[in-house]
Amino acid sequence: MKLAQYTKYGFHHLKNFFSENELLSIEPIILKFHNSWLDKNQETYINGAINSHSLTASGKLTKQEKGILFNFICSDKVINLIEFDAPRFLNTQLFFDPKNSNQNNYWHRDIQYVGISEEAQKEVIKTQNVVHLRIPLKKDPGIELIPKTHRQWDSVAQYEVRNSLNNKTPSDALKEGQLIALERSDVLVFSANMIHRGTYGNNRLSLDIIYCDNDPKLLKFRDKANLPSTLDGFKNAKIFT
Ligand SMILES: O=C(O)CCC(=O)C(=O)O
Repeated sequence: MKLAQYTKYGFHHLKNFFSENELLSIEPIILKFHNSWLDKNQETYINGAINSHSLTASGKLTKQEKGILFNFICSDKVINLIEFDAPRFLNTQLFFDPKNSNQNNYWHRDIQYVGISEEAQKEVIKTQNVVHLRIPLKKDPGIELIPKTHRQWDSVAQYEVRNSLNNKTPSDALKEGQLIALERSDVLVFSANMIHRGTYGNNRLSLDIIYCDNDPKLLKFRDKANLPSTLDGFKNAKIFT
């Protein structure tokens, strides 16, 4: 299935995509992970964290629970959402509200944090694919994103806001921003490379599954602990190779 929305705009929002049964199959596992993460990471949480990661590497989840997550991650239904060829599974993240309800969100591109020069970032975004599949377990105020910036570099205003220049801050409004509010059962596919920010509220809890091109420059960021110990029995098992 080639959907073409991500390819053109950098994101694709599908309403009523997951059935309640599909969500109920993963939700208890995610809640178990989240509660144990909160127990162990109070200081990080108090200091402003808005997400955890690496659910499939967690020592708190059983092999069977991880198997359920892996089956979800490599299912035809989920993989068919990805518009580029030969996707690989990179990681999972779980997004929640900051403890301090006055904490500001921030426009960014994930690629700004990977340690390559801005000149290289400008080139890389023209072709590279790293996508989040956001799966809200409850109403999520949404991701605000700037369409087409998965392939286009910033305007002057966008650049100044994202980089806190000329008295701008990364939480300032950007007029091109499009807020995609999400309901439980929705899915949002969006490029990690595009300019985006989360919005906080409603005690959100959203699972992001991240997939990328089959490219060693990206896969070097993959922690093998997040992969299944055997590929036997998984559909689309290539995504784990
Ligand atoms: O939901 C959020 O708070 C931020 C999401 C985000 O920036 C991301 O998934 O890369």
